[in-house]
Amino acid sequence: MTAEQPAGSGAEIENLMAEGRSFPPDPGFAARANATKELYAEAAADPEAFWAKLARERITWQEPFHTTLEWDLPFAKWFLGGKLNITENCIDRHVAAGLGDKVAYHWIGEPGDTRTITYADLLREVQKTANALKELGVGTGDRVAIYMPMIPELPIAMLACARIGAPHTVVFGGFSAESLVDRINDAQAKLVITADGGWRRGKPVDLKSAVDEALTRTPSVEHTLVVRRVGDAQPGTAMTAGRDLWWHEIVDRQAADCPAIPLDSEHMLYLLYTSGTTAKPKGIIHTTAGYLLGTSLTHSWVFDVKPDDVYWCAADIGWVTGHSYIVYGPLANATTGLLYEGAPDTPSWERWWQIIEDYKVTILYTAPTAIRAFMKQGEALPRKHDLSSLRLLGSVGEPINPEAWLWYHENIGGGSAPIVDTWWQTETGSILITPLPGVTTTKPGSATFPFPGIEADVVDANGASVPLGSGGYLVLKRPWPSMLRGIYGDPERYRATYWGRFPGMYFAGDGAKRDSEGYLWLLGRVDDVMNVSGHRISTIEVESALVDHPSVAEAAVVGKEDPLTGQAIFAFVTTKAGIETGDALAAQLRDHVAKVIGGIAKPKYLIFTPDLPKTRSGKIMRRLLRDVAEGRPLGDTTTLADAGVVETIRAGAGGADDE
Ligand code: 7RM
Repeated sequence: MTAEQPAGSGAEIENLMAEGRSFPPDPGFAARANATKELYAEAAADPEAFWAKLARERITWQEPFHTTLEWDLPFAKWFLGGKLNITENCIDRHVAAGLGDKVAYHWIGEPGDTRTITYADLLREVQKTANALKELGVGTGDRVAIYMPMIPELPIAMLACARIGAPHTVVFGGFSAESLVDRINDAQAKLVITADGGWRRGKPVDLKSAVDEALTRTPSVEHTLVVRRVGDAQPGTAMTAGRDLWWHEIVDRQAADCPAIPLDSEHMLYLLYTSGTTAKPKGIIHTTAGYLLGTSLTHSWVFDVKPDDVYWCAADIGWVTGHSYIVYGPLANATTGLLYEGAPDTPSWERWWQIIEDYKVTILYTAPTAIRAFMKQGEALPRKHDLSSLRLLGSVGEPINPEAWLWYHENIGGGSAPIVDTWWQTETGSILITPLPGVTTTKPGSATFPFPGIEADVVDANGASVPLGSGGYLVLKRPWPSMLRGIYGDPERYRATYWGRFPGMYFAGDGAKRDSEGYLWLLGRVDDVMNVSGHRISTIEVESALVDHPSVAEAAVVGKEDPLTGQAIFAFVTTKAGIETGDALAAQLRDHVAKVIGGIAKPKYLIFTPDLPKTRSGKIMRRLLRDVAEGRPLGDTTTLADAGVVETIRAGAGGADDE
């Protein structure tokens, strides 16, 4: 996977494409689908007019926009002059239309406790929370960091921020205190909203003590607002007087009325940090109107959501999938959604199937990693449950292998529910490459075609479009409403990262092939970003975490193919002189990475090597380390400074320590 050679070997993709099976839309489904095939031609004829029309139809404006797009490559502004509040679009207008008693979220705690939040409840709680934010000195434009488990207060906190125009930055609860420090400091957040903990695999997971640790190094933070979730199950939550405030003490006594203030279309809605090819995560900027249009429109057309659907996106809200397809898209469409706090294997691997049966879930959106984990448990478990309510399935986060696609189709979708394999990124804000159910004939393993209005291409190293049947780099050739507006505080990095590789085109960092019928097959990252269980982790972030340990001299990290998680992290470590290596140190280093970044970044394999393969200019040759990790014959070694070193590493790799 060097820059010259997209991931996934040619042979592999030929096999995938030779799969040959295709699934035309069911005519009954097609007859009542939200999307139609005419949309493609309409959008292509005049993309700006297409987006403008939909923005007028779908968004409730406090002031209409006068200009659809201002495109000063690579900086886009959409729907200029318009004013709106995204929470009015997600809540107030539904309540005003008589949907106050409709359920917004069925929430299920891992221990089995439940809550039902209607749109009227959501309106009240969001307004109270917004008033609490104001009382704590948070105003329009101030940034708020959110570090919470999957409880109703998480979307409520996000929406409360949005109501007063305070951009939120949600940090996934699995990230460490140090990751939290970096994000809070980059965003200069004034407030941190958190909880005492959350439930995961039957145990309370402490969040507040990580916040306390972080707050020793985050001078911008004035207060924390803390939800009591685990309570007495985890005694001893420390509250610093004057700084830390219990949510129930502050929010509950607020007035239930806080007007949705009019904000510019381009007002910053949120920052979400994502891994790039350096150790420093990028704060991806999303703004209001374009993001709202992108998420609500794709949510309606891709998932074919109808008023009586029970929709479950099983991602964590801490990732972009949760922002777009648990919070903003579904709420804008007045959808009834499901929110589950815990792990899929607690109390057993039947938990999801039980939930689907109990709540009669009609739409399920999850990641290939989860599907493969369920496959491993066997089809007997889903078979014990009535899953007949499911009418559509989605996949996101990584390429879905045809075997997993077919298993999902047969065992979860009852052989009839269409599957939408949706490609998109934190940066794209909403789904860009996907089938439209009822319209597109799907092929297992292909994300099929660009969404109407999106112009995608596959290009060679010179930026020239490749012919059908060939592979190359996935690019986007025109701005789209929900695109990122930049990297927080670093416009130059934004330009260089996304628009610098191919002039005039957005480079997604993914390799892709297009088959003879023009179907797109995503091949994974072509840069130094790994994809572990659908989560992006940069090789360099993990390397920096390792080198941060006092015993480590140097480290190189690569992604190794993994049947369950897509990729697994493989670390090659050189220790400082006189350090004794062995299982104990390997375990220590793994834990160190978990402490620095979070559990998801813990290397699965870790080996000690006397040296790393380098070019004469001192660049680590990750390509060779990938060959070692995969147990492949070595590629070209002629540029190595010391040709012997890989053989030594390879001899040692037999003992790679797999947890
Ligand atoms: C939504 C999300 C983005 C990266 C992206 C790809 C990979 C996502 C698919 C996929 C193949 C898919 N945002 N990716 N969806 N690869 N098929 N359907 O995952 O910012 O966290 O990751 O994920 O490599 O660049 S993300």
